[in-house]
Amino acid sequence: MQTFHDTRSLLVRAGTAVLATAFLSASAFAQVPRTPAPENASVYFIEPADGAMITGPVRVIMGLRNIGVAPAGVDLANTGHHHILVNVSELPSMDAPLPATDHFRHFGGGQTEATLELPAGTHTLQLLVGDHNHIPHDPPIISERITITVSP
Ligand SMILES: [Cu+2]
Repeated sequence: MQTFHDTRSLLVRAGTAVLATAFLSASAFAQVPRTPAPENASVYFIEPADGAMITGPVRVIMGLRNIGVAPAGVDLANTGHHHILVNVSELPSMDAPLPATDHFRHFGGGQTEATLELPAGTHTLQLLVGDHNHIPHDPPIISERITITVSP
């Protein structure tokens, strides 16, 4: 009986901790000011080219001007990390952390190259830089949206 009781109270405590963390991070994000974009900062595709026809995995090389790369979680002035928006036609809120889904690929390790496995067909790609909290800068540093076609 003692063991059962201990387990249960541990579970309850664990649940409370998870809830507290969720509330803390929600309110933390709400109060986090957006990081100002460095002057003339921009992001662009080195590869692929707009309109490219690609066979196999899609190699993406991401370029930055007037801003550096830092891993997510590292709050360093004039830096950010890359996100590739895959088939996103409507941009999300720019004052909240970007979602992490198949449509929003994060490169929080500071990567500047990536390989995407995409099904055959036409896809759009767009680059968006996020700050250490995955929130776009103010104003957002975003590339043009390119369209590529993956051959079967
Ligand atoms: Cu991110």
